[in-house]
Amino acid sequence: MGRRGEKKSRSQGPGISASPGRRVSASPLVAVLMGSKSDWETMRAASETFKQFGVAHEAHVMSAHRTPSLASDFARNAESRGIEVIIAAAGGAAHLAGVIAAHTTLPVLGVPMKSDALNGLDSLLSTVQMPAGIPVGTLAIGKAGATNAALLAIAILANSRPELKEKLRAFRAGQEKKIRETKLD
Ligand code: RP5
Repeated sequence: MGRRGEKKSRSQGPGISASPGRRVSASPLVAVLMGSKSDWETMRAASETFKQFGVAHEAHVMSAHRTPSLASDFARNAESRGIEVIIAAAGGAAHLAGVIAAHTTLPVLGVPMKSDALNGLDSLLSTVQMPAGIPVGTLAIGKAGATNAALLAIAILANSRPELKEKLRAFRAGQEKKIRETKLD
């Protein structure tokens, strides 16, 4: 058995486990949580990014309000299951990331969902305005936030995984090349 994230880990609750291609680890290193299935359309972007990097992850629906015990139990058990970073997405009175962060010392990245009533401003403020002592690293509203939460999680994992750091550098170089080569009509 190698580093902590590579040990066998049981999946908890309903959800997906995905990591095709050249895997960085066999068992999930990141948990992507969302308050409702309606968030999945947006959070799929995080999952796609992890697949691109071969990072094993899992995704689950749980809510700070509708399933409070599931959320707190998940957060309490995540580290012992080999999870190293948690991404939590929610919309409206978006307390999921804060509640998860209250129950674990793992890094928690929050993604505010675009809401019908206030276009995600409510989600953003609910996620970002944590009182001092319990941090949530909050990303942008919506799909950009979902993608960047995955990239930030990958950067955290890459600190102890040179092969992942290399993939991150290659990704940035590819992105830069594409922009430099952009031709306008
Ligand atoms: C939040 O309420 C969810 O994260 C979602 O963004 C929002 C609406 O949920 P649904 O009513 O679509 O289930 O808890």
